[in-house]
Amino acid sequence: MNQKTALITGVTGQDGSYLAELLVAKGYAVHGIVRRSSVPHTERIAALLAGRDRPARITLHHADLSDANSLRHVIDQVAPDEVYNLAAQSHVRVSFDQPEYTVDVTGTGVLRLLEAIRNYAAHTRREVRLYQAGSSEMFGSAAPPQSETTRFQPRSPYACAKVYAHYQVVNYRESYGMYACNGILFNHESPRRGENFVTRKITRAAARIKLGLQSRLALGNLDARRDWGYAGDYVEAMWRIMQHPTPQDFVIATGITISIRDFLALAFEHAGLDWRAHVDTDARLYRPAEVDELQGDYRKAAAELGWSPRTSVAELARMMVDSDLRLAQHEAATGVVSGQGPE
Ligand code: NAP
Ligand code: G4F
Repeated sequence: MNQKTALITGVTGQDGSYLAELLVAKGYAVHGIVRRSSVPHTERIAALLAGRDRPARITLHHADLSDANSLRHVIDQVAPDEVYNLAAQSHVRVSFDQPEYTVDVTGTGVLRLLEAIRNYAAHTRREVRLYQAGSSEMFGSAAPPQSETTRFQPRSPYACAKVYAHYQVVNYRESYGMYACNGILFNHESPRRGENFVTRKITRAAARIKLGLQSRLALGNLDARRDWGYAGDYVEAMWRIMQHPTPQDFVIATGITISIRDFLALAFEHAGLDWRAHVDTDARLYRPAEVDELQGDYRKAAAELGWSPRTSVAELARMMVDSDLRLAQHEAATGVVSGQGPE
């Protein structure tokens, strides 16, 4: 049987790490793009890299979405059957502080990748499939529930960049017949979620407060509502989208929406705490414009891909708190605190 080759941009991120594990388990040759940094960001994929007694199960390449030459070079070298573009400046609040950078990486970066794939496919006469990591943030102020036919009303530089990328993917599909598709994913979390996203900030704090390592948690808007799923379930949907006979766009969600306040209650209760005794609201953590309510209608994915979410938000909160309790125990024992940075 012919082994398929996949290239993942953003392989060091939350989704990239779960997707790499999934594709390795499915027998793919998996390659990932990493950008240069002063220390490697490979903690999430450490189990897939070479260890004392085992060879690496994925291959890493230096490239950057802001550098078209590096993308062309990696695609020529890897000769992928499937490219999963998960790389992005993915933090909405940060996109207000760094709008130009965010648009360059999260928006124009997708155009660079599309061009690199188009050129490669033209001179090799091979089909290369592209998955683009679209976002429910693109719906912005559109009333819930949101589906593939809901009009985008973006509310941040990040969301505007994702809308641009979405339409370039549609444009390349229609103009050049490329197999290119958008997954419009609603928020998805896990123990590997970055520590400055709200769910992880909450579960980290609940665990650290429980162990006496911190006493207060500062948050912004507690009224926003999100449709939270588990990243492990969502990478399965990405793969299914790419196996569909025709390239299409799909909403991936749970259909259940709860507020930040509700998530706080789930997480703190699981840690045996009352969140009201520990949380402060801080005006600096509010955004210039907020997305009030996201709730996805994933019926198309259920019908066409046979996909549905397997993990409830309550299970997700428990999984994250349990993992963060183990991390906090390690911190208590060693005195080393991980993941500190601006909010
Ligand atoms: P994440 O944890 O923030 O990971 C982002 C990845 O992109 C990291 O590997 C990061 O590398 C890489 N990256 C950033 N800038 C880059 C650049 N200039 N060139 C190459 N790589 C770069 O994000 P995630 O939660 O896994 O999300 C994956 C994708 O799905 C993103 O595109 C995000 O916008 C989108 N999305 C996420 C969600 C969600 O709820 N998680 C929902 C909808 C859409 P470093 O490790 O070096 O920082
Ligand atoms: O966890 P968040 O930062 O995620 P947000 O903005 O929904 O974006 C995430 O999901 C998108 C999909 O819809 C992805 F495309 C994107 O890449 C990212 O993964 O914030 C969630 C909500 C917001 O309403 C925010 O205002 O939580 C509110 N919030 C309240 N206090 C906070 C905080 N968010 C953060 N990050 N930090 C706070 O202290």
